[in-house]
Amino acid sequence: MPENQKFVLATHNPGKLTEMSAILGTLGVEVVLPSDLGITVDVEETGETFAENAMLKARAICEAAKLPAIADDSGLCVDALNGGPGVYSARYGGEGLDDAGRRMLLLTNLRGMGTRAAHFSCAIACMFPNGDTLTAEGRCDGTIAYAPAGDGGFGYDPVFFYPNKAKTFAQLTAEEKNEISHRGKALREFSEKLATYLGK
Ligand code: ITT
Repeated sequence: MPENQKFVLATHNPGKLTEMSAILGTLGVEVVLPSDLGITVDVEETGETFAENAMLKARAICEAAKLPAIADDSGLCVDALNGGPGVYSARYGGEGLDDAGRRMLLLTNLRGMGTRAAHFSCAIACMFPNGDTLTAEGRCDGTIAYAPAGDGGFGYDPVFFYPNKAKTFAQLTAEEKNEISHRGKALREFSEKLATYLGK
């Protein structure tokens, strides 16, 4: 990775920020936060797909910072809810709920459902000041637990059960989660594309 190539992480979600910084750090991508640059941009997520919303965020922060910006749009897609809450994961149940409230709402809405299959999806978008873009996606399959377990991670992690490890995401260490998560997969694919792009 060339030196001095800094990327702004276009997210206000502290959980994502921690994971993205850790993963990108191990991949040799140097990042700064919008707050380090005195930037606060609230982007309306009007897209219908994770990829569209990720690009909206990357574009807005890239334009504000005049630096390449990396954004993540992600969410939990539950089969019994026809793929929901999906792109609405952060807003599931409306403004009044916090992460714990959204998890409980999900468990309530899944009561008596025949399937608890679900997956996390993550779209990464990167925009450069010259208008060039890079994108990547990752997915992780699992099920929705019957009750929250674990205190690691963030968001829906305590109710996302990963059968191969027989644990929820919140019961994994940060490294274990990053190795298998939707975000880890998307960021590793992104870093490969970035290396090719920068090597051009
Ligand atoms: P930014 O737009 O500022 O990045 P956000 O929280 O609004 O932050 P999203 O619109 O992409 O981000 O919403 C994603 C939601 O999906 C997030 O708030 C979590 O509730 C959930 N989510 C995504 N990845 C997750 C993960 O790894 N573990 C648990 N929940 C996750």
